[in-house]
Amino acid sequence: MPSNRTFTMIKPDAVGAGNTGAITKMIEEAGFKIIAMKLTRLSRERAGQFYAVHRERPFYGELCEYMSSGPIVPMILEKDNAVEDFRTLIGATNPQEAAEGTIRKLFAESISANAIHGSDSDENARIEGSFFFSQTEQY
Ligand code: IDP
Ligand code: MG
Repeated sequence: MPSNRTFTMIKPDAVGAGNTGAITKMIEEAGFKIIAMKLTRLSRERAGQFYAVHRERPFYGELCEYMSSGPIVPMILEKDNAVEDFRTLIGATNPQEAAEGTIRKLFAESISANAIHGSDSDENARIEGSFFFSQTEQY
């Protein structure tokens, strides 16, 4: 059964460009309820931990530098079929390939600075949510 929660974070390019409000509005209008949310910043080391699954990829160093370059807005979201529906809302990793009307199509600068993260499975949504928020089951 699909879980009804996912994890997202608005990335430094989108926060820096002043798009936090516009993106959050799109998320809520798409039917997601915000369960937890904060403005914070990752150190280079914490960014490396968050993206450890990608440590062998050629873009890992660039990704960690970028993700620690400015404030981010992590959130836990609730909706039926949350993980899959949220991936649809954000669009493809590369904004040039993202569908019209998706968050990445509208706000991403590049394949690296692509505005927003969305968990790719129920298990990762739980792990990633716990990376930023404690005792999430109480929310
Ligand atoms: P996703 O965010 O759409 O799930 P992943 O493949 O999990 O995409 O990659 C994680 C993040 O790493 C992407 O969101 C993007 O910021 C960055 N990234 C992915 N592929 C590339 C690339 O080819 N060059 C630079 N950065 C990349
Ligand atoms: Mg991913």
